[in-house]
Amino acid sequence: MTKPSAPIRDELFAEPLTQTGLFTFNEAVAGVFPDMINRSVPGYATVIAMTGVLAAQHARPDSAIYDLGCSWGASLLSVARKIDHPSCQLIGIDNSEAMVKRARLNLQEQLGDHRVLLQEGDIMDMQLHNASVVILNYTLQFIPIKQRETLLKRIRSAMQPGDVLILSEKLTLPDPQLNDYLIDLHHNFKRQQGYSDLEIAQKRQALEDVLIPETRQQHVERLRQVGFSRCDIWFQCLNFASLIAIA
Ligand code: GEK
Repeated sequence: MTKPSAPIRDELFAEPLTQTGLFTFNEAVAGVFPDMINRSVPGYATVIAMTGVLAAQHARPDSAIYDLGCSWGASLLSVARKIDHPSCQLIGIDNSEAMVKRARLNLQEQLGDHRVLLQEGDIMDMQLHNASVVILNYTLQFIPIKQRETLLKRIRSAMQPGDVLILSEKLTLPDPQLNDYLIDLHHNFKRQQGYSDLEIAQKRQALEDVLIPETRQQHVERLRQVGFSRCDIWFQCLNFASLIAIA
């Protein structure tokens, strides 16, 4: 049997598709996901590694650490390896059955019996309690813009002052020319990672109405509005950034 973490190359958009269709996190995407995200998101490995470091600094004993839209559980793995409070509960939530299945196999293989709770469900519906750390790595961008404030309010109200949200997102820039320039640089990055022009174009079309990026300013203003006292970007590579927000 193929190991869950064996790197399977993403070739989902390599052949001309008659109908691109909307991008969904189905079985095919889940199967190639680690390769896809590593070759598509500049800075991904750094953000995941630092997620563990930041989480370990802010984790409170007896609290919960949530990874919302956990996919294969890469952030949870990073946290589990850095954290030294055995009383913290690590919880991963994803609404893709295929992803939760992969996360379960991946975490079992990498962590053995370490207790991580995985839940299949929509992060808009799940209850959050006593969260010292909430991780939203590249997930908020898939939530309809109108629902983002509600979700962030719920996250904030599950936290105490000093707790932390790590929010990683693709950004858009207010200056249209600079925005186009960074999009070109991102496409160059993908070419360097071995994606063809056809793959880049077809993936872009499939994500068009599914992944909706916002500006740094929009994120910062909304995070302040929902009650985070301080927030800003701690890492950025091209048009992909990670923000830290302190409750
Ligand atoms: C990583 N954080 O490896 N409820 C629950 N899950 C959702 C929802 C929702 N409403 N919408 C999307 N997802 C991961 C990568 S991928 C980012 C996150 C990407 C899930 C979806 O099923 C997928 O697994 C994840 O959010 C987004 O750091 O593919 O660019």
